[in-house]
Amino acid sequence: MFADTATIEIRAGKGGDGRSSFRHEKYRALGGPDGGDGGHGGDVVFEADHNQNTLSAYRNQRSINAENGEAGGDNRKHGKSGREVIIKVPPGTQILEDGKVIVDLVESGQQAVLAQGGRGGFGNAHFTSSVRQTPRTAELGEPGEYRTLTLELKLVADVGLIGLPNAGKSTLLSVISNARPEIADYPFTTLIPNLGVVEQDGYGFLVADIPGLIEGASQGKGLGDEFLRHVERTAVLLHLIDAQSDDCLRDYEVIQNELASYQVDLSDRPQLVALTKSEAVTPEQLAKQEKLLKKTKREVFVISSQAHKGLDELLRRVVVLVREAREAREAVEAEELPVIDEADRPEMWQLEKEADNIWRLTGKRLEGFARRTNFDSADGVERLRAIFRKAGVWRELKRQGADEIEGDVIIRIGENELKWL
Ligand SMILES: Nc1nc2c(ncn2[C@@H]2O[C@H](COP(=O)(O)OP(=O)(O)OP(=O)(O)O)[C@@H](O)[C@H]2O)c(=O)[nH]1
Ligand SMILES: [Mg+2]
Repeated sequence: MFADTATIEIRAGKGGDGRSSFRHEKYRALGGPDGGDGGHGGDVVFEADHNQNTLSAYRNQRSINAENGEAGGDNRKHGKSGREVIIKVPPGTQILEDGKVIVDLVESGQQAVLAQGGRGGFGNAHFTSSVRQTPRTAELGEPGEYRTLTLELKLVADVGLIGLPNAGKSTLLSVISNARPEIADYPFTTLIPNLGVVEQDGYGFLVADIPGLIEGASQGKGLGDEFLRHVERTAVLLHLIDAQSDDCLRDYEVIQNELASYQVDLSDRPQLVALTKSEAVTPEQLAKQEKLLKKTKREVFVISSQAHKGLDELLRRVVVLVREAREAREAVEAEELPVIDEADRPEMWQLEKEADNIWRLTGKRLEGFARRTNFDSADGVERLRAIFRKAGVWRELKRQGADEIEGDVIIRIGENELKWL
C-alpha cells in the first residue's frame, strides 16, 4: 500500500487574559472591580471529509494554529473566544504522535479535537469577596495545546507508471506532479515507488512511479513480484516505452507478459501506452515506432518529459480513465465488500477438484464468509461471489480449466455450495 504522509505542528489558541480594572464612579477614587474574563482559545479539530483525496495540502503547510481568545475588557466585558480550526483530511487518515496511532478518522464527518484551546483567565471582577473588595489580580489565559502530528493515508494510487528500467517513468512523474524522485541515466534508479499528486484541468489524482520491471519479474526477478504488488494497487496503468529502443514492440510485450503471469492477472487493467523521449529521435523513427506500437491495440501517446510535449493530451485521457475507475470502485465499495487482506491471498486458500464439475474451496477466512452468508438470499450469495472474485478464486478456477466445462460448475465451501457464474 502506498502511504501519503505529512507532518504538521498544531497549536490551539491561547486563552485571553483576564482583565484587571475598576469601575469609575463619581466621588470615589476606586470603584468595584469590573475586569472581564478572557475568551477561550480555539481548538484544533481534525475532520474526515470525503471531498479530500490526499494529504498534499498539508505537505507544505508545516503549522496550523487556531485563534487566540481575546482578553477581557472593562465593565465585565468577556473577551471573545478564539475560532477553532478544522483540518479536513481524507477518510482513512490515521493520525500519529511519536510513531503511535492516536486517532483513526475512518468515516466522512468524523471529528477529533487534537489540541485544546487554553482557558481564558478570569478577570478581577471574579475575585471579589467580603474581605477582598478590591482585588487587583486577574488571571492570565492558559496557553493552547501544542503537538507535532504525523498524518498518514494509505491509498490505492489511481495511476501506475510502468515500464522497463530507464524508460523515463520518474522523469515523467517529476514534470507532471509535485514529486521530486531521483532520476538517473541507469536502470533501477527507483527502488521504492514514488508517489505524486497530479492535477489536470482541476481534477486531482495520484500517480505512482513504480520501479522498472524486467523479464521474469512475475517470478520475482529483480524484486519484480514486489513491484508488481504495487502495480496491483493501481487502477490505471500508464506504460512507458523509450522511443530510442531498438524494438519498442518487444519492450511492450516483455512487460505485458509479466503483467499477465503475475498471480493476479494485471494485463487487462486499463492501460495506455506512451512513447517517451520523443524529442531524442528523428521524426521518421518516431513515426515508425508509433506505428509498431499501434499493433498492441492500445491507445498510443507520444510524449517528451524533457520538451514538455504531448503531456496535456495524455493526461486528459488519463483523467477519463481515472474517473471511470473511481466510479467503478465506488460502486464496489457501496456493496460494502469486506477487505480481503493478506490472509486471503491465493496461497491462503485452496481449490481442489472433487469431481468433473465440482471444486472444493477451503481456507479459514473464506469459509468464515460463507458461514455468515444466507444462501437463501440471492443478494447474500451474490455478495459471496464478489468476495470470491476479489480474492482471486475465479481466476484460479479458470486456470484449472473450469471455463471449458459445459454446464454448471459447482463450488463447495463448508456445508454449502454455489454455482460459478
Ligand atoms: N532526452 C530525454 N531523456 C529523458 C526523457 N525522460 C527521461 N529521460 C532520461 O532517461 C533516463 C532515465 O530516466 P528515469 O526517469 O530515471 O527512468 P526510470 O524509468 O524512472 O528508470 P528506473 O527508475 O531505473 O526504472 C534519464 O537519464 C533521464 O534524463 C525525455 O523526455 N527526453
Ligand atoms: Mg525511476
